[in-house]
Amino acid sequence: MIAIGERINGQFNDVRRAIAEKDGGPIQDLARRQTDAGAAYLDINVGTAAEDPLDAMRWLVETAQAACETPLCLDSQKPEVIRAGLEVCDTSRGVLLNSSPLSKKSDPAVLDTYASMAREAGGSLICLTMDTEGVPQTIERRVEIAAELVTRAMDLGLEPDRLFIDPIILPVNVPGAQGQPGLILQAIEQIALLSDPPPHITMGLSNLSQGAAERSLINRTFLAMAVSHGCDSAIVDVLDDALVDAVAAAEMIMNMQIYSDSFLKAYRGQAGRQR
Ligand code: THG
Repeated sequence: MIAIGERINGQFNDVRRAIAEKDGGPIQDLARRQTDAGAAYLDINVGTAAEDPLDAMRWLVETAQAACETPLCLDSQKPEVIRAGLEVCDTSRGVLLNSSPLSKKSDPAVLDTYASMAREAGGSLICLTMDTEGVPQTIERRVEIAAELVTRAMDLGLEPDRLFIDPIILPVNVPGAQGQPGLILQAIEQIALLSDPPPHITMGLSNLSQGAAERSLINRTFLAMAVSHGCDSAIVDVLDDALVDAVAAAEMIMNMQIYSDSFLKAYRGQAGRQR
């Protein structure tokens, strides 16, 4: 599992406060703890409250990368915020850009912009199964968009091993949406067949349980199911030990990791090196 640590995100109060006060301590603590917990990348998202999002992105990147060797995942829907992060990012350790839709009404060439930034940085790119119509209602359309993403990314110089497709998981507690996670599992299975080698498949897992009870249980249960359908990455709370243990067990059960009585320890020992 290519685990992307979700915690350095301005959505969280401690991070929002650290950004506003330019207090590096909490950010560097999160960078180190997520690294120790096995994050392959650290997601860096300024959130919506930052006064100057470009400046906040530059500061977060410099602060986080000074605390550890872990590559960063620059997370913004605004290409100019990503570009600001790249100005100061040590891309020699690898970098992941997060995320581009296939197309957008306000910016039809958005994918080209993200793909060329990823290519120039020698990094990888997360793409969302979204187009000018937003998030599609049907699984068929999501898989169609994923197919277009794989083709377009290859045209733009990003091979499938540098492409992460995100089928977009939404909160399970929204009335009428409870059928979605099961359909996402079907989409994952189909997306994994789109190319050989397949693109990576990732998700913002915590979206699933937003506003719900038993968040950790819901997240780890779905992640184990997603692994069994071909999901090989996720933006997750790597500080949730039960979640990391569930991934280790799921990968072992699926014969992706060898069984030994110390399989949990073995998984943690190699975590973070799976980029
Ligand atoms: N796909 C991709 N990138 C993403 C997402 C995605 N990046 C952002 C997000 N979604 C993934 N990261 C998070 C981080 C936090 C939460 C959910 C997803 C979260 N936050 C608490 C909440 O809303 O309840 C915040 C409050 C708190 O605990 O302080 O759940 O889907 N490619």
